[in-house]
Amino acid sequence: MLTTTEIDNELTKNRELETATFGMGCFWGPEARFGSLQGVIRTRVGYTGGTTATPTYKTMEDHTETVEIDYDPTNISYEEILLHFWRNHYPNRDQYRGQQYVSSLRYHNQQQKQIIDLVKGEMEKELGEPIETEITPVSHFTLAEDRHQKYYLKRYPNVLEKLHSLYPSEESLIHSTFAARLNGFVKGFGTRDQIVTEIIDWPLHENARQQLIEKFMRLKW
Ligand code: MHO
Repeated sequence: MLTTTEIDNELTKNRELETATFGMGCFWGPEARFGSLQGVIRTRVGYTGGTTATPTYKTMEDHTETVEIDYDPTNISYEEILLHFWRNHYPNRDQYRGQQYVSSLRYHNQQQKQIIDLVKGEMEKELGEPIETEITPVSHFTLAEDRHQKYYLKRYPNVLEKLHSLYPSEESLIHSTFAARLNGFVKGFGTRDQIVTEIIDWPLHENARQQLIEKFMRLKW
């Protein structure tokens, strides 16, 4: 039987992943959007930036809804991620209902900060106005509740049941590249063909690859 280990561990083996952390309004949509991008290996949602120690959806206080992705910089650059980020939401404060939804970038190192400064300048020209995205070093990322993780995929309980043998725990679902792609697919990002083409390139054993493609093609949405 196909197992999570065969897929998701193979996909991360010998790869140096980097992390990007950002907020662009309600975190459900951007998790799906970024989950559909090749080079993005894992996605999760949570809360950052506030002053309270244990934010939850109901007690978010001054924290912001945040998406975090682990990506392979040899497949997708931080610059490309920033282009997807700024081109897919309006980053100025008057559009937001408070700190919960504010446009934010939490950088992990000085290299990311430098790329932010460069791309921000280009994007301001494209937008024709100054960008008010909150730009701060990442401090703590608090993982959001299970029901917010891969929210759109969770709208399909029948599919989740079919995936259960592959992803028996919430943690394994959060770590899964395949589940990130499915979450994007059901929200309208990417096509069946793109996902199959990508799986054909994944460094899986032939047997695991065939099983995964068959499983995917049998899913009813
Ligand atoms: N759909 C909700 C946002 C949920 S999101 C996790 C709303 O627009 O109020 O904040």
